[in-house]
Amino acid sequence: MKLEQSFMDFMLHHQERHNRSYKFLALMEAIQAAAKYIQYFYQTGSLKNLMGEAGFTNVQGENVMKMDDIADSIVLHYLRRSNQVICAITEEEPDPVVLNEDGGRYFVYYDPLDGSSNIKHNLPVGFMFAIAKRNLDGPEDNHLRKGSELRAAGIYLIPNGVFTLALAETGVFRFHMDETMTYVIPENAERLIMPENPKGWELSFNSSNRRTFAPKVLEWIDEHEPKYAFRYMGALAADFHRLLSNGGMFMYPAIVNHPKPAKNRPKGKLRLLYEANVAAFIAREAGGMAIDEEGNEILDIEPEYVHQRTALYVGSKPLVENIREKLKG
Ligand code: AHM
Ligand code: MG
Repeated sequence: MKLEQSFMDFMLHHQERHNRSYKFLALMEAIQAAAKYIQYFYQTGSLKNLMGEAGFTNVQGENVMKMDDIADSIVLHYLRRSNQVICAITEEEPDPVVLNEDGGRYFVYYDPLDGSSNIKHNLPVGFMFAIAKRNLDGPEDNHLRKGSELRAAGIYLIPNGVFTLALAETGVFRFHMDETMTYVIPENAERLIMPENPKGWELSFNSSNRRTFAPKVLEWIDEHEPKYAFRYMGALAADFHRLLSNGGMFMYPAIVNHPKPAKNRPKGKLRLLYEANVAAFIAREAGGMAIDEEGNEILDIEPEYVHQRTALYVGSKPLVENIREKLKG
């Protein structure tokens, strides 16, 4: 009989090795409990009529799905119970949700169910999160942290049962759900590094938007597209998941040439705090990088407001650097 190392065991050893507090473990346990509940609701949702629209829109004007709403309530419940979180910023709530202002140690940014258009097909979605820590000395006054200050970020791919976790200055690790719904790390699994060999690289973007991109982005695509396989699932969590193992680049460029100008998105579609930063942080810990439309590193962007959007180019460093030259040229 072969038994693998559980996620909690992995984390306990990590915290001990680095002489770190158990508060982070309490937070990770809460996040993982939430992920398992979301997994359960997602797997059984079609049988309970839970995969449709909720009948209202969020602060960003998007139709909320019942599952978005359920997943958000689950995450908030476990974050609150953990007593470790000062406040949470979620895609589904207009303002930061204050949880434990006095005793909390962390800020959590999350998208409870990324890839909403996949829900009604039971296709992969992701619970994406990022964690920053309060100032331990002096008063805490800033919940809008830039990505370079994050301590961890992760993606639970649902219902696939794979969890990717990036820890600051440590690396990226993947855990798989076993028969007992325990996340385990396969024996001898090493930290995940994006492959350097361009042979297996992939490109991922919404190709039907291409005529709306800036001319230089389109030029870059025309030149480079033939070299790589094209993959797009329509959920950053899922598209980025495979890109991390295969290498290449995911992009959601600014929409600047839409035939209906009102539909332009000069800042792209994805949200900085709980989508772009999560992918960028994981990419950095796996040897990759991420930039915006101006070529700035995503992790260096100072957030100005909660649901701020950004264009995103994330993936293997040489490819992202290559498009950066084009964007800056
Ligand atoms: P969501 O958080 O409401 O699901 O929206 C974000 C999603 C990303 O997962 C995905 O990369 C993108 O939107 C897909 O957008 P599009 O349908 O324009 O290709
Ligand atoms: Mg999302």
